[in-house]
Amino acid sequence: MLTLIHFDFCPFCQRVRLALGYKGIVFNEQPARFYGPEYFQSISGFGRLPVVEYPDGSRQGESLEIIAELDRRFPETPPLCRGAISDSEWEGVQAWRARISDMLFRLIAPTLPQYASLGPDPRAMTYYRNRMESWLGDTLEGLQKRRKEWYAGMEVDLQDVAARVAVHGFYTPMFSVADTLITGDLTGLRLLEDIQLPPELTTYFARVEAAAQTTLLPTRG
Ligand SMILES: N[C@@H](CCC(=O)N[C@@H](CS)C(=O)NCC(=O)O)C(=O)O
Repeated sequence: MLTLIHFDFCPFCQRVRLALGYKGIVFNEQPARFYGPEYFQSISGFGRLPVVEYPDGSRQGESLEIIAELDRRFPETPPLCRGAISDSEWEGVQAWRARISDMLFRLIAPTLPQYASLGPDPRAMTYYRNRMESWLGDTLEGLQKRRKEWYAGMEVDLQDVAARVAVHGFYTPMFSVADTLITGDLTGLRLLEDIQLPPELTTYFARVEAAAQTTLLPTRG
């Protein structure tokens, strides 16, 4: 059986969880902790997650490459790349994602400790804080305080996607790799305090999760 080595809070890992769920591929989960590069190497052979181990024992990293490979290895399952989205639509999604990238990570970094593998684990939080604060140039608390500013910087792009999924149901009329990327990457925004996402997006996230038979939000105790 295929094994997914992943973090519960990680947008890139969530993309792959959605892809596997939508394709109906049964898989083992190997949840990981955010303990740093040596630990990541020791559990997966890679410096970043997600990593998938295929039934033949080979391993692969990089979420979007994994999703393309799932199409190749499981041709009997519904496609996520070729056949589900055109090249120009996919380029459009990637350009959209590149536009929002800076604001997106500033917004979601303070929310991800709401996941069970991160916030309650002091060792994971120490690595996470250092990693995020050196990358994003502010403390998690500072980022959290300025969330309305970051959100304003990406609101138009969010509204564009909200309008599009309201028309098509998914990013295109059928579920595709675009929906795994958009939903995985934006899920942290669903955890923001005092920020109301466009209602079409909230409905869309529920539609994507239902199609993939999974939920991405943290489980609350
Ligand atoms: N481009 C990679 C990015 C994966 C990635 O950055 N994963 C993060 C977790 S969200 C990670 O493993 N980070 C390790 C680190 O920052 O040390 C993909 O799409 O899979």
